[in-house]
Amino acid sequence: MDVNNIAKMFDFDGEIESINPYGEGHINDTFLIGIKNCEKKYILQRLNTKIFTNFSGLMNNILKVTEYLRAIVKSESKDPSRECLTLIPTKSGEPYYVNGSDCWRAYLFIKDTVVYQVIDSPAVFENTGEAFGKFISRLDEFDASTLCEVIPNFHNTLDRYNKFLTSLKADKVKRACTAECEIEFVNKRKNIVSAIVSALDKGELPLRVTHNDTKINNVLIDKYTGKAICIIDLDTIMPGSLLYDFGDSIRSGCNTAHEDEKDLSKVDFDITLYEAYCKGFLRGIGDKITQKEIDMLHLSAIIITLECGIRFLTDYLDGDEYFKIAYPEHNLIRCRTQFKLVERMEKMSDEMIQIAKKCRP
Ligand code: ADP
Ligand code: GN1
Ligand code: MG
Repeated sequence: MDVNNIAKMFDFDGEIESINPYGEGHINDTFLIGIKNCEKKYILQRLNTKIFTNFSGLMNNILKVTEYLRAIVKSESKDPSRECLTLIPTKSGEPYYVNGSDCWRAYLFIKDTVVYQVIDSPAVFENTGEAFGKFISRLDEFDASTLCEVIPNFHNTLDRYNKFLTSLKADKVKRACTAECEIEFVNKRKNIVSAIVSALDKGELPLRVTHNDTKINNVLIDKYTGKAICIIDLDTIMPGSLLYDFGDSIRSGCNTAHEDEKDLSKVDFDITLYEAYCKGFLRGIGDKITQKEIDMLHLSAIIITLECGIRFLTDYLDGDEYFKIAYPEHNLIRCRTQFKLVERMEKMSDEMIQIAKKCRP
């Protein structure tokens, strides 16, 4: 069934006028649905069911979490249709539509918002940090045992490293010889890949309900006020560490260039943005954060950036099976930007430690 017929399955308010590909996500296929004579728009998404094999578990997580957050937003007398994702059911009342091996879902489009691929304003990034901190704090009482683990070991950096070694050994598309520096870069850092996982295992870090994909284009910013109003892309909500969420926002937001910038001289770690995010995040999470988590904030940024680079490199070695690509070296280019950021953060880690201490409200 094509996207036009799929769209007709959903209970949209009015007649569909247009359907266009939308956004810059690496995983799902997203479409913007326009409605005749109406300002309302919708987002229609085909989930990547090769990656999200348990899509019913995933959708159940999203239903539970959005319902929970909606009640909190309402209790604060705020508008849940702007500050929460609203799933649009199918005409037969189901939360998603299954067509063969495909799973489709729809959301209300939250208008007058922008997403950033590169952040240029510390104020906007501070707001983003506050929103992500608040997100974790709001979910503090949520019963994590009711959520399924959508992708096991998603942020287990040690497991990501071991998978990289397996792909390197297999070298199935014979690309290892084109990535020798990057391979060496990873191997030199194998001593840090278990830091978060082992602290979690030892009980030194709390297991929380976390977002797990907090890159900057997964938060909608109000185009008039610059406030981060709604956190989206809830596919990977599951039990995890706050450090995964903090680290991934820093990885994506403190990069002075795009994730796939080819000219590495444009890629740098913006420490002013780091400070802004720290301030916002620590304000948003309030007293829910532990001292051990604060002590590891800088390291989480390094580890999650390294992890993301390892994932891009592994996918490059595997022949691009996971992330969407636009050209054959795309994953290698993405890996290089991540490793440049890791190097820059390593050089600035003392400053990063001081900033986290200073920003604690
Ligand atoms: P992916 O998993 O592929 O990254 P996302 O759920 O992040 O998919 O959606 C892709 C893009 O679509 C987002 O970066 C954002 O620009 C836009 N988007 C998604 N949901 C909404 C929404 N409810 N309102 C407005 N824009 C949205
Ligand atoms: C993917 O879905 P998207 O584009 O927001 C990926 C993240 C990576 C990110 C790198 C489910 O995020 O884990 O950090 O690309 N999402 C999944 O840009 O793997
Ligand atoms: Mg996304």
